[in-house]
Amino acid sequence: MHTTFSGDFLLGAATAAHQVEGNNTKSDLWAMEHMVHTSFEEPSGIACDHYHRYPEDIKLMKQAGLTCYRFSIEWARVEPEEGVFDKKEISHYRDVIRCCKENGIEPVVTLHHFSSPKWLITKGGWEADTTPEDFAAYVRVLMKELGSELSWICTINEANMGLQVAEIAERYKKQMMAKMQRSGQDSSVQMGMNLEKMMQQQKEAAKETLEVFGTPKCENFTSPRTEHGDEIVQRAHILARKVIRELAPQAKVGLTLSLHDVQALPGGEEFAAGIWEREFLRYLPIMQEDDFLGVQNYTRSVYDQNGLCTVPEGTECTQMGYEFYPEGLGHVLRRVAQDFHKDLFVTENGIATEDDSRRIAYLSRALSGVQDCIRDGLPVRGYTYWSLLDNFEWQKGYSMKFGLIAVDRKTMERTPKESLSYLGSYAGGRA
Ligand code: GCO
Repeated sequence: MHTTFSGDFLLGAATAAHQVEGNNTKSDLWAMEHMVHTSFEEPSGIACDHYHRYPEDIKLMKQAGLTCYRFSIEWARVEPEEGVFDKKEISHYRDVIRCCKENGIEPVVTLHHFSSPKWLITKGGWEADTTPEDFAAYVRVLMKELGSELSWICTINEANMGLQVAEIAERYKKQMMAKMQRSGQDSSVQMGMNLEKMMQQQKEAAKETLEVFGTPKCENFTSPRTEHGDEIVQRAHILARKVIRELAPQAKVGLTLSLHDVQALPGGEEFAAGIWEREFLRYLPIMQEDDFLGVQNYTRSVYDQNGLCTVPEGTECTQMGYEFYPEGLGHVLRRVAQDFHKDLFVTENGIATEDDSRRIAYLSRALSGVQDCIRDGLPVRGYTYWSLLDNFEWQKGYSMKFGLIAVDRKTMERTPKESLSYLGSYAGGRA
């Protein structure tokens, strides 16, 4: 049997508004999901109807023994038109916060989790110099209304995601080129034929984007980010933190980062160091005045002299194609603690799998790593598993099963998995 965490350690699960609530119709992602040139497998639709069923979901967490719930407030609901704030939606989130507290569950609130109001994209989205102030204005309204109820606030989920996407896009382009050259095709002719088709599709997509968003490029939060765009994201965090300090001084503030357990094989050290700089080190300056860092880890990434290594044949992988590697979490906590000397909070860690026994095995090893870190003096204050519910995994739709609770896509009926009570058994003070 495993040891439990101390009573003041926050143990729970995480969701994001767009992935679970349903009918986020004023958001950029809703518009993107319904375009002819969409990259989404399916639209989010009603999602898990968490917007209406959150009382039932929070009760299931309580019954399992969880003590915190990380969820996001949807900007597109709160400010559907620029400068127009919907009091009904703010009141909805006040009800969710209160429901958590009535069930002895600490709310950990994220103010931006990938989705944005559609109007923000029309203004240039996460490459526009106006976005940090627009974000701060939204945060100001939220803090005036809800700030006094909160103790833990994540400003922006995975502030480094845009640069990671840009990295992946670059790597994919190189792989495509190398593949064409390796196959001996005359890439210029082959590229010419494909390029024409690709260019045609890109032109049509840009035309549709112009019609839908009023701008030819949809710079949503998970688009490939430029260096300038990354500065905009960082500035948005700084302005939001300033507002929170002013209006909710009791709350602990931080951002969350998507952090791989970056490992180097001989010859891969330079690649690995570059990745770590872009994923983590570059954000240290803006985090100095934060209270905590939200660490989000799922697996490891290994680099050799040629760059990112593919996962060896026969290695156990998750539905997402990640290596099954729960030890990555403990490694990342130790690594960030070398440079970031404030509280740490595991705001996402989990596995997409149909086999709940593998989720339990993953949890066992990941939580053991967290307990070892705490035993060695690292200030880890909480852990929220991704995710509470099987939900909308962005462009992959509903095919990925991250949840501790299954959701019937037709009836919305919840079925807790064994892993939910297994996670709850780690809560402080339980045998
Ligand atoms: C992310 C997001 C979550 C994902 C989760 C599983 O890290 O991409 O925070 O919204 O659904 O990580 O991929």
